[in-house]
Amino acid sequence: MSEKVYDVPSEWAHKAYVDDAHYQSMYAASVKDPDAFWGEHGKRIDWFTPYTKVKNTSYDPGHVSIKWFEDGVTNVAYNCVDRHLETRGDQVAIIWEGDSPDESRNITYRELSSEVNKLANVLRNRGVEKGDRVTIYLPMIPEAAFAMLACARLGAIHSIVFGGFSPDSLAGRVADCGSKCIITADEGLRGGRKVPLKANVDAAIAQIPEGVDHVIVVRRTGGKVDMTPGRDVYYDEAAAMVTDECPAEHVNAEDPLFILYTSGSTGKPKGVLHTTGGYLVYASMTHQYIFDYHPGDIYWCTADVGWVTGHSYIVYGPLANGATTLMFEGIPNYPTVSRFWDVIDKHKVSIFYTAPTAIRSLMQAGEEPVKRTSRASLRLLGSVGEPINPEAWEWYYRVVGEERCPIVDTWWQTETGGILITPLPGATKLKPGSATRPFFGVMPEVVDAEGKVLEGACEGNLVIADSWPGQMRTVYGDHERFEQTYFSTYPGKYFTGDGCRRDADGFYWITGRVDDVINVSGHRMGTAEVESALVAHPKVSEAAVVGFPHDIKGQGIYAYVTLMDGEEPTEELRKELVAWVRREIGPIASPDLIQFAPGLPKTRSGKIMRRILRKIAEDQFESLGDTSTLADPGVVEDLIHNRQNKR
Ligand code: 6R9
Repeated sequence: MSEKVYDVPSEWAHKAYVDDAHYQSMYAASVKDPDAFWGEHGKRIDWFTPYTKVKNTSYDPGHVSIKWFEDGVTNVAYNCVDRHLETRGDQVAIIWEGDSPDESRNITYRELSSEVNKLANVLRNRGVEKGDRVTIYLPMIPEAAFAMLACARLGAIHSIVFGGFSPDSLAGRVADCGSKCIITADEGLRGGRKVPLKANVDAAIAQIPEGVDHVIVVRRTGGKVDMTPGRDVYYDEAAAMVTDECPAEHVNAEDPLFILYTSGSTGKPKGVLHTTGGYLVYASMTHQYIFDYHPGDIYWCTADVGWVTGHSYIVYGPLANGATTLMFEGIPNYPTVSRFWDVIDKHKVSIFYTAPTAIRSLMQAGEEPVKRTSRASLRLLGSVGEPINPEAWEWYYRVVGEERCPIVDTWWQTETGGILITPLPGATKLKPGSATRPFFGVMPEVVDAEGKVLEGACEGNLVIADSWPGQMRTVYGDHERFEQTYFSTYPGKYFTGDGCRRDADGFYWITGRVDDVINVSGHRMGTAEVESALVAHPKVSEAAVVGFPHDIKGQGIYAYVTLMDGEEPTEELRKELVAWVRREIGPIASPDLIQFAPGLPKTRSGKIMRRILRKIAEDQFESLGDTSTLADPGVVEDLIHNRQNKR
């Protein structure tokens, strides 16, 4: 593990919202008296009826119940749009950058208001009311944000399904929440390739016995699609029939805002339910403090709105704060591997938030494609989605940020609604690979397998001892599963499913999902640690490590390694890598098997699917489980074909 430390630059300590002393005192206050702390910060959004109660939460087994600001009345769209009109109606709310570098569009808050109101009226005319579920299956076009806010305006509950999901997955998600209305596009466009969204919707609906009542189709490519009369309508045609005034529904703080399906380690995807007041307070506050967002910043989060990061940190957090948020339709390597950096220069992006997988893949292309761009506008970088290996962190810091931009490594989950563990750029020294310290109001604990709370420097499982406003409230339609999944392993605590180490400074290092922790000769080891070591080798671009049954050690280490472009997968290199890891971590970490893999199986959000790698490493080719979320199924066949020491 790298223990390099970067101190907070003094200009950051002065200019950011909080310096270290301020963090310490605010944090102490937030955990000592959550009612007082959140009672104050809850005022950062506008309420039609102010709350008189703040926190009312219980993690008691069998009675888990989470309520924040429960008697307050507000509206998320009002907070993200209407309340900005007077002061910043002509400010750009959304910069849209298309798949092709020739296409972009600026949308002011006033224009956003008009678009959201129109779409809300289109929905309302189709009978959508408070509490109804609406499925959104759109590419990264501004209409995705309009649709989210239009639902919020009506008090309807949106469920976004990532545009890369298959008709099967879409059907399951539509049926589970009983959506009667789907908003989609004719086709999506990514990396120059078309995605048949409307055709997928048709195929999905064909699998749902009760069907759906309405499909609203945004024209993106103009490609020809089948339209079912009476059910399907083009958005532009429907919008031409309505006004751009639609009253914002009065919504209780605990009324649902959205459902977002997420895969667990078992069973079908869970509908994670988030509600209104606490979620928005938490998303907006974390966005402001963690990204040190100030008026005038151009903020870009590269996630897709189909994932929670897109919900909280492309749309709701930034817009609640009146920010300018960039929405990108494309991919990092189209038309060239300089695309991210070109977009940063084109729109003068000052805050940039992306995922380690993107960083590693761009790192593979070398420094030149970065260095040929300016990036002078950048002042802060962020990372999210998986542990960032120190090697990628250093590259991001040195090459992309030119050692001038702090990196906020933000740990959180779909379930948490917003970031829980992260540096604050004016307050927290940085250690590459560590998500550092808890945000205000967050009470992390490290527990051992029996649930004993560990003190000081330690390693174990990460739990959160008490609620924060952005926490999920339930699994849609299955509260028992909610309790079972998150509150039964360590009764009375929220179990994150992640393993974690806390160092002597009280900094947290997320080691990965605990089902990814392997036990080699009685030594527990984070697969992330071995991966990090492998990736630190100059010839290695990406690595994934899993356990496999080993006669003597219990579990052995199986490493899948993707090499840098142009490197040859030789026996010699295999030995070199084993020796390298032994040297980096110690003999117990030496990989038993290394398989060179041209690609790793990933979800469409870029997460490596270790479950599949584990099965391949265990020779269980027949029981790979659900592979429907794979971005590229071909990768798996190749891995099986080239499985090391195939029996
Ligand atoms: C926001 C998001 C959640 C899981 C989480 C953890 C991993 C996310 C991380 C991180 C280490 C970080 N994770 N951020 N691990 N450092 N900064 O990604 O939500 O898709 O639900 O995934 O991702 O394992 O438990 P989600």
